[in-house]
Amino acid sequence: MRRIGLTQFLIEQQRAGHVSADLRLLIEVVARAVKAISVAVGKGALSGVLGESGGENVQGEAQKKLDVIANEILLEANEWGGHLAAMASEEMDDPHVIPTGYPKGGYLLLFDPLDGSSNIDVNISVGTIFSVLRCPEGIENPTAEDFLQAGTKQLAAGYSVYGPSTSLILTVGDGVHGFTLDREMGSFVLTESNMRIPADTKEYSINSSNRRYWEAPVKRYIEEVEAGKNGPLGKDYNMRWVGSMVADVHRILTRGGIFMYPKDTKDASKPGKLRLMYEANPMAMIVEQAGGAATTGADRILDLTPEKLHQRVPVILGSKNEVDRVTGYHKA
Ligand code: P6P
Repeated sequence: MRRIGLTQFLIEQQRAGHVSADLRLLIEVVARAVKAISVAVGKGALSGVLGESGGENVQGEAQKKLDVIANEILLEANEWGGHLAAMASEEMDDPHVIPTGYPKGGYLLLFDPLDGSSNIDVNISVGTIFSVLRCPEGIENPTAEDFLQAGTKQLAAGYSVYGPSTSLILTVGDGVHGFTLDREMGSFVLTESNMRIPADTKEYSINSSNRRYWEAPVKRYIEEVEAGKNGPLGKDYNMRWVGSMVADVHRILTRGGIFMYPKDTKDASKPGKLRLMYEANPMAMIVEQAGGAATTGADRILDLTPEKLHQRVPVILGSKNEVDRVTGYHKA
């Protein structure tokens, strides 16, 4: 059967009324930027861009050279097209407003340009995560406050994985669809339609070195999981932790699982590690569109009212029955 490309997929989504012409252009432009980032990441040590840039991001984390390069690629690819009013990134303190001289559009684009970049220097998969919101009516020069919209307001969300192959996973609110980069053609090909997360799983994903900092419901769940078939859950589990959210989420989207970066007491100023606006919200939209669930332990992630552009939240997402169990323990 002939596979279709991203362009044909998006035109069909536009015909079905799921995307506007400008949103279609936005996604095509992001996909082109993802291809350029894939090339940069793929060069590895040959390109002299491994290692740290010497700078720090707004989170106070050391920036990798490729963090900065990926961010620049996304900014340059998107600022001239006339589809965006502004962009926000994990790597920038403040939003990037579209420069004068370029037309502005009705969308806001948020991204983590290179998620998992601590894995770059050891050749482990990393990726880009993005989220699309509508710019509030009548706002010419959006500020950070204009980005502070609940995850349910997202019009599209996606991520890429720069792994053995380059995957692009996308939802525009009509299911989750996976594309694979055909490097010879230089284009994304639809390889998984309507991806669904199995409701049950035997695979969990958490950084267990934080065990002493977890709250009781998480400690209870992990102890039960580790007890295996002789414990209350009556089955043995397997554990995976890549250290790149995109890689762990992609595995879960493909074969089920539960991913947890829960609230911990390690740093009182950080209720969780992952960022709401450009990590948790896009991933939560994708997971829910694929039949999974995504909560903080207490609340549905997509319902949260953002307070700060770079705020962090606890994240528990994946196979619905497993996430419901953990959320239930938080309410017990
Ligand atoms: P830890 C990468 O830095 C990241 O933001 C996610 O991609 C990943 O899941 C998590 O942090 C890994 O955190 O504490 O295990 O290094």
